[in-house]
Amino acid sequence: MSTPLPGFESFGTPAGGPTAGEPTAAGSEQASGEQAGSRTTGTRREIAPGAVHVPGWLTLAQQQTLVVACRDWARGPVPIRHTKLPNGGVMSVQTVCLGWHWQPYAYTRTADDVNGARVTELPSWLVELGRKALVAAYRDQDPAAADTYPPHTCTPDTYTPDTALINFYDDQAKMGMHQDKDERSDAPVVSLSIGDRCVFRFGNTATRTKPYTDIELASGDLFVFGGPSRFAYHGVPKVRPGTGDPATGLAGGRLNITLRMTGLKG
Ligand SMILES: O=C(O)CCC(=O)C(=O)O
Repeated sequence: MSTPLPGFESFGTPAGGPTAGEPTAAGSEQASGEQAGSRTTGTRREIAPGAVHVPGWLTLAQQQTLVVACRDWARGPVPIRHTKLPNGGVMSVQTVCLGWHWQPYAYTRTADDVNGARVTELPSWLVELGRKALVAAYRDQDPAAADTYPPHTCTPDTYTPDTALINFYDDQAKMGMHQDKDERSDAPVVSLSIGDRCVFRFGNTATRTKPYTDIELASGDLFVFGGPSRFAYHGVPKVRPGTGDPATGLAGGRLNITLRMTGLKG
């Protein structure tokens, strides 16, 4: 058996096994940076036009299911890995993909930078979860605007993500400011967080610097960015070690799952 990747140990080992339960209690948000705000489970907050944070959206049982599934996907056929960058660096997060394999800066069906294997299919239940996420972020807030906001591409009913990027953050991992722009679609990105809290920096579409808003993403949180915010720069400057609930099945670290429509065929 190969040596586990650094930081993978806590992701690869169940923390006592799943137990059914209620959504995790949400603590107070400790936003740093441009904007601080209160944190109430299930209460939607628009960070920028089309960018919506819904704290505590996933139930504990849903988080447990996702942790078990992610652990399985991380084993292969394409194992989770630190993505190599064209400049010779490696990303500090570890990533495994479903549907389409992402490497800088393209999507392919096979993981040619890892082992050449075809990636696992995106299960239909994750597509369904993505649709429910858009309903929570957009339709629940303004039913009248449901099918016009975000103003283009798709409604919650027609949202059909065909890839998921699953990132695992150990205590030191971070992600620099970047745009998700390798997709040929401007459909919203749905982001789900499990495990340790992190500082999530959400910026603007013009520059990777200020103005940006720092929010704290906790286990179970949903963040959706679409419409005018779809191509905003964003990143994760800091994970807060030891802040997750082991009842999710994750003993340490942070999982983030983003659902996207690539707009690709084949
Ligand atoms: O971990 C996160 O919350 C953000 C992940 C992200 O920006 C990405 O996968 O492109």
